[in-house]
Amino acid sequence: MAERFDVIVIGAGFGGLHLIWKMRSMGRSVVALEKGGDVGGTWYWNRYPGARCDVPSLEYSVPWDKELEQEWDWSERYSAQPEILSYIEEIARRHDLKRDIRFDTTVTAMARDNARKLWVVETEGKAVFEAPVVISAAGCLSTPNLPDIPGIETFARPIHHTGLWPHEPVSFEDKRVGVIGTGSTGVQASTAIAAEAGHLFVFQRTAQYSLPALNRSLTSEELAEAKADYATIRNHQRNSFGAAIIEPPKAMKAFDDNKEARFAEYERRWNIGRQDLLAAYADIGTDEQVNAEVSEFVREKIRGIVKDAETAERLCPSANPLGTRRIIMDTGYFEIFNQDNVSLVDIREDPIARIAETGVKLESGRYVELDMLVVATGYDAVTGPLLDMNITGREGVELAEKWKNGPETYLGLMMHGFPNLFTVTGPQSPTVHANVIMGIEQHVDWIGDCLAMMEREGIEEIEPEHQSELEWAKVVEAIGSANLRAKDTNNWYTGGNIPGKPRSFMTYQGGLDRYRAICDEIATNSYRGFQLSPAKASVEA
Ligand code: NA7
Repeated sequence: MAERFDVIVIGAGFGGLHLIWKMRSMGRSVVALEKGGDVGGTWYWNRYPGARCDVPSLEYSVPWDKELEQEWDWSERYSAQPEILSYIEEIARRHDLKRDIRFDTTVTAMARDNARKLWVVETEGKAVFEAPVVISAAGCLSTPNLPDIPGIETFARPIHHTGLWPHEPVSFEDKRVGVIGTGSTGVQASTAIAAEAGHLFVFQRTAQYSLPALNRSLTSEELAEAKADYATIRNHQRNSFGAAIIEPPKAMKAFDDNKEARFAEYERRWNIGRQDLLAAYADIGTDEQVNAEVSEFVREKIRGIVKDAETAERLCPSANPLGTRRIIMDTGYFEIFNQDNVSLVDIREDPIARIAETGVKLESGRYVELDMLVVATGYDAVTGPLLDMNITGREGVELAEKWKNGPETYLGLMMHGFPNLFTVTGPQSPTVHANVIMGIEQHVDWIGDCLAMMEREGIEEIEPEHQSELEWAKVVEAIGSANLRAKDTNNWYTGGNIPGKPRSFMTYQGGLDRYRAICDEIATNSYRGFQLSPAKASVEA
């Protein structure tokens, strides 16, 4: 016997919690289905040592609970995972959100029942849920990518993917630990593990750009200043490209500035401890020559930190321009390579041949014996969590089939053939290019307004025209192609990190501010590009 609700939400991270609160405030009955054992989403799963947000805490907080804004005291400029998880717990506690969440509940299939105009959601070995509306807040980075390295299943000692980290403490003391992967996660984990391990081996396939986060404790003055005027912070976030407080670029092309002034600007921004360097001049993201100069500036910084010249050179990124991949914010990463207990293993030069019971064998024949392996190989990002749910739309259309060449959506919010299925921070929306909590807010508000309109007008179903998806794809493509990111497709922004995944622009790169204006304009103009059923005119007649 299925349980029936007005709205089913998928996920109980920042997005799911905001949605429960919103749907309740609209008088809707709601249930959230969560794979994990508790609230937190990304911050529930990613408990690896060193896990930390790369957005400043004063900005990475919910804008919809004004009391919590005043009461919560962030301890650090960039909070660590345990503090963020406590914060999420506190949100759930204050609003009694857990009563509407089913934990340990993995969605295995979801299908539209055309006759009853309902989504029927099946869960692993458990209950079936039904609702006219489903809103997915399953996250963008929640399907771990387990690498297909020969022999990995034979490793007979502890092995942990960072996105599936154990809840019990993991000790590295006196152990030979290997970390595979040097994205944000591998960099954070390696930095923390290096402080404890007997010996750490960092297996690096591609050297990455990383900027210093300059993390530190927040002072009581800084907290008081933010709390005194949170409205200004939120206003700035809502009206900016990435919902981030960052210095605007100098108002000129980089090469119109003289060399001394340019390098002074790079240096000043390097020392801010945010992502400001990437925005020193607007053409860093579009002009190869300008980008090459800033990329070299970062490489020089690495050479200045790492004492062994050969190791430094191996750590210097050259495979892609600066900023085409998610920039890493580190807390002393390059410095660990000056420690005697840390070795860099360059698996671009000497690839992994196979993993054996007690270590990693390289193609040269070198064998690195390990007591523990940490797999920091990222995620099947953005589309993975949606495809994992085996979604079948109207008339038996499968999402996997519809997306076989890459995601097709309208505004990254809905798909043709999938009525009343909304995606929060979904593919072809700004997703990870903006502070995700603020991106969630924009989507939750838009979806809330849409559902209110439907109730008001007697509309039962909404879905985009296929033509609207084709036109939105052109917008996403045009903006994506104008950026140097288009030259670097071997990463999770385009699906290039997963063997066999179709490559496409999975994100809208035009900024949250511009995106918000587009979504609002379409809603104001009678939800242009959407089919409403029954048609609005006939309802009014
Ligand atoms: P990323 O950024 O996708 O990084 C994954 C890392 O794992 C990267 O260094 C990869 O090297 C490496 N990798 C992946 N597969 C393999 C195999 N098979 N062998 C060796 N090395 C491999 O994931 P993260 O978890 O670090 O970060 C994801 C986002 O989470 C991050 O951007 C923030 O937004 C938060 P490659 O570069 O592909 O050569």
